[in-house]
Amino acid sequence: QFDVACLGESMVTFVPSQPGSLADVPAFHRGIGGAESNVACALARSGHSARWISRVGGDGFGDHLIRAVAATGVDVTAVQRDAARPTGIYFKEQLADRTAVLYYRAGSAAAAMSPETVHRRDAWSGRILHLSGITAALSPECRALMRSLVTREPGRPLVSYDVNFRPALWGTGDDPWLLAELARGCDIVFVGEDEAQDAWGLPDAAAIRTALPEPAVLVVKQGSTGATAFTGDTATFVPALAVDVVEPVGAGDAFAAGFLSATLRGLPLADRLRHGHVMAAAALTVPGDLGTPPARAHADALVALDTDAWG
Ligand code: KDG
Repeated sequence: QFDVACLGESMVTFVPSQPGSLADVPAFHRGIGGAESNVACALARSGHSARWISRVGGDGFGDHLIRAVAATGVDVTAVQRDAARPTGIYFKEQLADRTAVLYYRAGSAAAAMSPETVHRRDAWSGRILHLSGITAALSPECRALMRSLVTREPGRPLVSYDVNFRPALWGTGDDPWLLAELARGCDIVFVGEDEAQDAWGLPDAAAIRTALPEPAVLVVKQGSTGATAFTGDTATFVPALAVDVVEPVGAGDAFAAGFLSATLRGLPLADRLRHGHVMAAAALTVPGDLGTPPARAHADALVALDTDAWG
């Protein structure tokens, strides 16, 4: 049994060689991205057994993704190939005030994941199954898959779910409350205060908990301020570490990985949040999606520091 099985689409990522409009960027650095494989890679690099479940094209990008994820120590034996569809790709664009993301993933191999193509034994092969709301936005088949995975059936592992509202993937007829509906069937839920505002019009952490009382653990990420974990009626807040942000994409995934790692180790809630912040800091300070997480002993030492940084 794996510690964590992470299911979702990954893409080859193109990081621009210079800031500014894509119209002027002469070259790109190839990387890999994908919220769920980012979580798997961060977990594997911090000493956990992690599996990535997905579907990629028969193309060279699919080869590259599988190799690059496997190189971090993640099990890729449950990744399927689809010769009839391409592997998704995406470009980052470093604008003056934010990083924009442009997807080329419609009709990708991963969009063909469904309750029929993804084997239940693979999805349930970890102590934790980690999912994200991105999958629900990829295709009707993927949406059906998400619904089939969050039902409460006996033998199901703990289900972790990052809401990951990506407005670019939601059509005008789609209702983002589906993301909340899915969250209600999960055990550990991560959501950003900003995305809860964008997707559901909920103003703050307390309102999010009121709307989502079901998950045993609900973690509301509050950007550079910190994060609040709700268990029952108890709220635990831990401030974020102050770092010089290079590029934020992937930081939420790193946070989830740190939190899940500490959960697997049975650490107290405040320490789970601190491990989330430590891992997020590693991702925030590099231009790609994946930072290099500190070694476990080092992360433990940072978490144990008696410092004002931890509030
Ligand atoms: O969380 C980071 C992800 O957003 C990025 O890796 C790309 O998976 C991705 C997506 O769908 O946005």
